[in-house]
Amino acid sequence: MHAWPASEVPALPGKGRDLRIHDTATGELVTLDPGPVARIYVCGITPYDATHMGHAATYNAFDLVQRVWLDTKRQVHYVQNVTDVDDPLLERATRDGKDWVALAESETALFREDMTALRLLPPRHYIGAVEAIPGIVPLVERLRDLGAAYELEGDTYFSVESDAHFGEVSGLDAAAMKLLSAERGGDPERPGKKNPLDPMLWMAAREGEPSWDGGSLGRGRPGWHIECVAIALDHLGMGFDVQGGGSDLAFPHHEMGASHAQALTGEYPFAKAYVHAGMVALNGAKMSKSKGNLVFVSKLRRDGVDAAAIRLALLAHHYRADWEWTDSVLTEAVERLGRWRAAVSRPDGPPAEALVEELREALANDLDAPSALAAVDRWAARQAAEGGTDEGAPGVVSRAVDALLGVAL
Ligand code: 5CA
Ligand code: ZN
Repeated sequence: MHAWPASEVPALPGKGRDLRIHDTATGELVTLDPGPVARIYVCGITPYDATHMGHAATYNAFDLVQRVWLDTKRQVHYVQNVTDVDDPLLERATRDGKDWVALAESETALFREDMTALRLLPPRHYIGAVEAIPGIVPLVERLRDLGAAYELEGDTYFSVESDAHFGEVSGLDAAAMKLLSAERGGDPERPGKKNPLDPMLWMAAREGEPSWDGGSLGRGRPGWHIECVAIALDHLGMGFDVQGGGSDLAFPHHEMGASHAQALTGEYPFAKAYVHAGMVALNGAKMSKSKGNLVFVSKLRRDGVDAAAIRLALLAHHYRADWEWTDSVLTEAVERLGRWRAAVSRPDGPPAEALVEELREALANDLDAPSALAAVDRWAARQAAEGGTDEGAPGVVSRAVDALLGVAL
């Protein structure tokens, strides 16, 4: 699939800092040490509804990861998927009497527009589940040949016991895993499974549902976790730097993905760090397509809200926090954008070098965007109160805000 156009990332004077970030698997802040090409996989959308603030907040977090890396003069190899065939997508298409392919295509197109407007950097490889199927089938066959997968009434399941490291990503106990598995696409109650947690790798063709040639697995469609594993292994390989998503993906999705890949390759780990963003809520409940309590990026844009203000609204919250979207979050962001734009519209101002370092420091410290915003606020307030004589300082500030925060002033 094609991704979306990249906004330019200005180069800044001096050098960026290495990123320290919270890793779910160890529960600690780790200083990442990527090579000259940092590798990151961020789980993409299931395209059955438009991009909401929760999605945007999560993608914003991983955009910051990349901006910190780019500022250290590294290249970034970023991969993202689109879950363009899965139960919720098929169910929504059936509910609305739409063709599931057309639904996935139109929602993916809208997602691209939202990402472009928000200046979120595009992945180098943007891969749909459907286009990944020819690569998924041999992986499932290999897992079966290794004894890590088994057949149940035509479906193929992964055996979680086949990976000695199973459980290390989320650190949850069996009871918690079982609950989350039932909530998040698993089928722990299905009789005949070796372990209730075992997830599906390949689902045999069902009446009235799309299916593909699965070689020795028979016709069917892929399970959710193996989709991301196949795409990540194909484009990044084992031991990539960051596996990213919202906190609702830590279990089962990222846990199972890590185990699939580790069982397949005999190598460890799948990713060096598992990074998870908090959940954005609306009216007291997690914003979710299934619940329908949503604020859409595209709706705000249509109402004339500047995408830069939407981005500032996201940046005002630490990526790991769970937070609530309210009208005042947006109002404050619009006001902040106005103050910043006024401050950089003059040819000179207070010195900017220290601010650039403050921005670098804040983001390198577990992506502390709220502290970064506070630093720009202080500079803008000084500019408004007393101005300054540093020629070109406002230009330096607007380039730094663009490069590190993705906000065009
Ligand atoms: N296609 C799969 C991943 S392979 C999927 O989870 N799709 S999704 O459309 O449901 O979610 C896309 C991303 O947005 C995931 O990282 C998910 O964790 C994140 N996300 C979903 N809802 C919220 C929310 N309310 N707040 C923050 N992030 C969210
Ligand atoms: Zn995924």
